Amino acid sequence: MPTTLTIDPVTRIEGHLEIQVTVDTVGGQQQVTEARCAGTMFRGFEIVLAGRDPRDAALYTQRICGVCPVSHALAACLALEDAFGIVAPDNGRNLRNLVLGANYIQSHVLHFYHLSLPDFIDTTGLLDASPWTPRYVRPDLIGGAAAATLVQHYVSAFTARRKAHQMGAIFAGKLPCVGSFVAGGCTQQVSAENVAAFRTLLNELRAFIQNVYLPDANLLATAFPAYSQLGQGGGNLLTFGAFDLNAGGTSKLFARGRRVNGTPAATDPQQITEQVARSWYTPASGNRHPSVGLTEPDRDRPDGYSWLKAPRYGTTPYELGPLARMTVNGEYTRGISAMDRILARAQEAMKLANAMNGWLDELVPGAPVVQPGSVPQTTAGVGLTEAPRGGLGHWLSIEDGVISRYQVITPTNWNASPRDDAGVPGPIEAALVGVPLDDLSQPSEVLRVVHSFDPCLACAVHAVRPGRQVSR
Ligand code: NFE
Repeated sequence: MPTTLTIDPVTRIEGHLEIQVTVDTVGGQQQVTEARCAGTMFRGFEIVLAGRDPRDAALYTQRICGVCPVSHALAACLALEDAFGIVAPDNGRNLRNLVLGANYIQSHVLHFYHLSLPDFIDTTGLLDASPWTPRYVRPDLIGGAAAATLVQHYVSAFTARRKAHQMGAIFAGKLPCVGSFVAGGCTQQVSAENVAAFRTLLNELRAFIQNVYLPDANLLATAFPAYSQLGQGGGNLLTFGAFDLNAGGTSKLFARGRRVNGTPAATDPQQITEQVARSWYTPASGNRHPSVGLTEPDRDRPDGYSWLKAPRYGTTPYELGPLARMTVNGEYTRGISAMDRILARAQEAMKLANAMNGWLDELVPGAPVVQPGSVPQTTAGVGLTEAPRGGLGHWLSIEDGVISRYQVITPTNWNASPRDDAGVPGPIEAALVGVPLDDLSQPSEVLRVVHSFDPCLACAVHAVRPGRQVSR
């Protein structure tokens, strides 16, 4: 007899996510046969932005999420630069890359140590107070001295994250939300002193990634070989590309691209649509390219089960994130699975931290940091970049000098999307099917797979109905 198991809310993620799995016995093994992934809050930033001065877009959209505000600021600036016909000078471009890189390191360390690792270690006797209890204690957990060492690293990872924020704030003015990103560049001036201060922190973080994070990620992969097979999902990967290496971004640290069942494919952002057959939006909000996107909530939509729309490339769901970036760029070839997401994220942190050291060398004290621009009366623009969790797009239209339309698609919109118009599940939903469940009262297997995507529902959805479980 199939059983339905609901995890609501899923903890150790950002934002509010409900996972519902149907569990049945297949070939003598109890496993997930179907999954539903529901964003239980409404975001609505598109509605907030309408009618506002376009130059404020970076300030507003950063408030979508405290974990990846830098990416939202950058996507907004890129959209405005596209609309205004300006390009950041080299200093401005490198400063933005360095702040974004600092945010990636902070976010990747957060994901590994504070969100994902507790799924794999037995903290009994080590962390016995809230928020580490109550907890699942499964027979396959890492215990003993190895667990004690990992808990020490869990604690030192807080220091690493503080240093990453501190480092980014040198050029950002402050963090989590950036004060210095504007259309046309970055308002922070370059000096020998601030470059040296950034480099000192970066070197400490490079050592942490090299000596602590990477070995711990490899340890996890060795201890849990099954997770290199579990959570594979649909097999399609997409990245918009990020970290521009020249003016205008024709060269990037991570190039734009796709993998369709392992085969490289060209990428045309015009192929993106958002579908809403199972989302709480009006039918008119569906099947639109985001440049003409519409966000009309409809909580009573029959068959709806999520506040997330279902973004699709063509008609196909795609996984976004560090694994997609690293695989599409030929930097990661081990495979697609829950563990591969964890390993690719750690390897990406190392690659990026090393690249950042080179970008510091390119900064020129006194050289321009911003190209000024002005707001046209009527225009449109798109900003495509990568947040730590994957490709991020901002599309905007300007009429009478103010924002007439704004559409944001975050990586978690893709990864945690519900079924689309054709009934095809989103990437997390697909990755859960076939996952074995030994103990229904402690569904660690489901959490390990969901956490491997590092979902951020704060990025995807945003408001509650007080007193109501909106997801049912
Ligand atoms: Ni709220 Fe975000 C990232 C974006 S995820 S963390 O990374 O955009 O959807």
